[in-house]
Amino acid sequence: MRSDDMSSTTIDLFANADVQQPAKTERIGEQSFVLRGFALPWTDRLLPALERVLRAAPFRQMVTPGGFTMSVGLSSCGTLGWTTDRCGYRYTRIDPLTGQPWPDMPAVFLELAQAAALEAGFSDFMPDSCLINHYVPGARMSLHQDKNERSYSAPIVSVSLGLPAMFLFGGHVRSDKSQRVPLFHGDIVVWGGVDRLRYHGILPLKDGVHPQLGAQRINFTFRTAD
Ligand code: MD6
Ligand code: FE
Repeated sequence: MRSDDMSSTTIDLFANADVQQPAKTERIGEQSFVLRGFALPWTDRLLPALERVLRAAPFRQMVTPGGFTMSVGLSSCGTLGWTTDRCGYRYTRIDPLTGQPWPDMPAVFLELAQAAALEAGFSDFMPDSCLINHYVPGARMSLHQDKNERSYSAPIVSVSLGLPAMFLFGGHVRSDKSQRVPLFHGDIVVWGGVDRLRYHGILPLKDGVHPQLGAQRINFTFRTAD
């Protein structure tokens, strides 16, 4: 409602119902935030850029050092890409599938990651890596810490697209009790500082069909790896 409407005797309760609401921030830890719907205004630019990245570096299922094939499909863009095989977890400059450098990080990815980091209180975020996770119903990510980066001073920015997922946000010890945080299309999780090494994971994805993305969830995690 505009301020010059205040004298109006009828109030239009639904005036803003179809308008993009400002992102709502939920605090889930001392330096951890969920920015609800923050990525929604960016999806028109994000999805075509994602398609270009995936044409150059398609999703593939990687093997953990323990010999398990991950249920989540992975790709990356940026200078460094996260990979795993029987030899261990690490960042590489070359995509092992194609033998080529990982695709450049699209400008819209970087802009969104920096805007989200700033919104959560982390200025000057300079990610050099964006890991792209692909979930189909049943796929899951077991509890882990993100600790393959050279420094933990930068936050991690995580963008959820497509089907909803239940995010587990634990403590600094694997056995610490986890909070359950539902993540929806367009939500962004940002965490860093004292929370940077907290355990986290994703419960098996439930069946469903997302209106824009179909029967899948895609997650970007932006990191400063080097
Ligand atoms: C996912 N996310 O949301 C998995 N890691 O599909 C992560 O593993 C993750 O969301 C570090 C920081 C944020 C994350
Ligand atoms: Fe992670």
